[in-house]
Amino acid sequence: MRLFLALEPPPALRARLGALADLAQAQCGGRRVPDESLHLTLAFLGEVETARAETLIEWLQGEAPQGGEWRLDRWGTFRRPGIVWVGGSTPDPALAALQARLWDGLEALGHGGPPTRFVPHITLLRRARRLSIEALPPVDLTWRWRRLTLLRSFTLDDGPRYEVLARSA
Ligand code: 2AM
Repeated sequence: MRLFLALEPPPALRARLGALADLAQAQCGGRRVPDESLHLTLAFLGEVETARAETLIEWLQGEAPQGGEWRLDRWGTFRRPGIVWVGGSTPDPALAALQARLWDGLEALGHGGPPTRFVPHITLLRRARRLSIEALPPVDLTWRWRRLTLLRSFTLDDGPRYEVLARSA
């Protein structure tokens, strides 16, 4: 199964991000990520066997992140897959530390290693037709995060769907 570790926005922030996704779609076209799927990926694990997934679930349930605040204040794009996202204009040390700590744990469990570059982002649109984010209004949101979620990704005809497998303390 295809797994990843992420932070899930609380409901009020999810709704705000959904409204931004609507604005972005009106401007850029493409496929809007449904509100319930909005997330920040911290570690993408790819295909994981069932037995290893069970170990991951137990490990995650023993984790208790301290939490932090992430300031979301910029639009961004990943050109080739046509992704439009929101994220932070400056690197966030707490998120970077969380990501590094997670990968230490994941590597100890035998799961590869971190990507060479970690660009924290929340994908709002996929397959955008125009990456004209300069026309979008400014963003300034704060995300108070703490719990981590292990998610399973399925690919359906109209895009990915996610199932929650476990959460940290
Ligand atoms: P995206 O939002 O930029 O598309 C589930 O697929 C999550 O893992 C998504 O958030 C996706 O990022 C991310 N993801 C998918 N494939 C990935 C890969 N090969 N490397 C890193 N992250 C990936």
